[in-house]
Amino acid sequence: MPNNFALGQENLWSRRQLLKLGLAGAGVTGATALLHMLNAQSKSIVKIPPMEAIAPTNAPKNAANPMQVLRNFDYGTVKKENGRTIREFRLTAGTSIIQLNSAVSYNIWDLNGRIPGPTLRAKQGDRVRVLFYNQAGHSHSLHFHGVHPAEMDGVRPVSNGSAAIYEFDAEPYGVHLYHCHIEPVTRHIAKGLYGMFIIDPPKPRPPADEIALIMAGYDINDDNRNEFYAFNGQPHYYMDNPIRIYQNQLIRLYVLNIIEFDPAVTFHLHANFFNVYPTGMTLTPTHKADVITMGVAERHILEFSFRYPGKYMFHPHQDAIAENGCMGQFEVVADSKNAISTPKNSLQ
Ligand SMILES: [Cu+2]
Repeated sequence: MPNNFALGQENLWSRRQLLKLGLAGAGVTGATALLHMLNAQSKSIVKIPPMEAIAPTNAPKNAANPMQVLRNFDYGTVKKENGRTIREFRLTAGTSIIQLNSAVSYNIWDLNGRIPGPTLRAKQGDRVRVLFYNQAGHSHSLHFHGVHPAEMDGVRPVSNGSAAIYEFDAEPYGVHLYHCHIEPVTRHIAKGLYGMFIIDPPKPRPPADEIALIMAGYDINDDNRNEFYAFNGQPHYYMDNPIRIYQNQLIRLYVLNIIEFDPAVTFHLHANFFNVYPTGMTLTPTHKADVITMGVAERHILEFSFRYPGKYMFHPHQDAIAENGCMGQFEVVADSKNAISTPKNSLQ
């Protein structure tokens, strides 16, 4: 289609069409839920422990809700056009206030009412169509990492109240990202306009408990330094609400570092080593590690399983960053079928 660029509200994208798009949103949600269900069925071998979600704040609706980021993948609305699979995603930029701790609230820009934005997921070779509607008060854009024509690069401003369509082929497979590319980009990213973009390989990876972790920072006083850090939007959330996983089950972490102002951070997992798939662009791991260094926008797939039940922290090994919010823990739940003796038991 020829009009794959920023569209003025006045000309190609009428208010009626936008209203229609908004109304169609309910259908999209239903289709997405169905796809989640189908996906869950195809991976029924994977077991997910029940988790109790504690709301990050008392607010009735909070844009930062790490529970909804953790295992939630947006597969879009699937269509067939001229024999090709089209995955259509709808992203609306808005504004929210999040509570960083009991005393500090902060204005952010959200995508579909959340920070980070939805984790979009396609298969290599799909045609991806992203309908972007900007209601966030300033000009924004969506720039996708991956391979696409220049006019799809998402660096042109989409003014408030306007919409844009980005369309390109999903390639190459890997774990990627998208973010706003309006200057100052540091600020537009740090205030929330980013998300993960996963492209699955033609032959799916083996079943695993798949988890998205996005490391981000908050510069609340505009001094180009971060005062708070978080996994999936909310400082310290996974320390207070450990991510429950099953013992001996393969865990596949999709990890993205989108912390602005700090040149690089590490990701460290306690009491274990993980297989590293750099940028998710290999099907076999390149090496094992328990600490990996990640520059800004760098991302990887990390795979592991835990041998012993218990709680294990994960965090950047820059401990000041961890102590200011970028810290969490896994709670490994014993799988009775595969239960093994712990070291404590073996000493008895
Ligand atoms: Cu922006």
